[in-house]
Amino acid sequence: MKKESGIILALDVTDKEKALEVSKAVGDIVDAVKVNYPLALSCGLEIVTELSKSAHIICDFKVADIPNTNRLIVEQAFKAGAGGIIVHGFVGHDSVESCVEHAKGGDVFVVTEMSHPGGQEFTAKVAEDLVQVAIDAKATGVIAPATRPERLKLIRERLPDNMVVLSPGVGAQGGKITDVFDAGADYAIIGRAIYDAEDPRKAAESFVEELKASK
Ligand code: NUP
Repeated sequence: MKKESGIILALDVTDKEKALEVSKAVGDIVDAVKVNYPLALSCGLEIVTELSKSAHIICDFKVADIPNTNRLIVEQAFKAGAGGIIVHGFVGHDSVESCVEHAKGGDVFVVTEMSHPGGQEFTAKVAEDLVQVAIDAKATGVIAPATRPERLKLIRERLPDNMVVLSPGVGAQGGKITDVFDAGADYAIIGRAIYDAEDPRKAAESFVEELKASK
């Protein structure tokens, strides 16, 4: 995955036309487009194939099953054109290892502490163990919360330099893009603050400007 703006678009819309429109509008600004269940369930996996013609796609399927089922899910996502996939770590080493093995060189990102308030109930308590699962399984990187920069920083510190941190929670969930990069994340995942904006391109550009101004 390239790194230019450091922004990944979370394309959580359910209308195909809107998805294509937003992706086109910000395609040259973002480094990747993240497809989650809302879009995949409404449009089918073909949307991954279609979007992948012009963008690097990460499937946020939070894969969380036994190793064999994980394998089947991962194979489908990559076959459709994904370049990366997001999986859960709480299912254990074998399940995450299955994802990495069957991604066949594609990126696998392991969810650690989740960004929403409920993420503190359970995931925060085991975040460091989840980081270790990602390291042991030789995943590409992890997902860590933009909403809690101090936790994001701690997670980053637990990771080797060659692993990347993707951070959701900027904008609608209250996180600040500058905090995310100050805390050591490699990419910020941004959804509603871009696709719900009146002018998604302008919104994406303003995040880029905010980052530039802070340097
Ligand atoms: O901990 C996480 N928090 C989170 O928001 C892990 C995620 N994968 N996400 C996803 O990031 C979430 O499902 C959504 O697709 C995106 C954030 O979107 P928004 O809050 O910027 O609209």
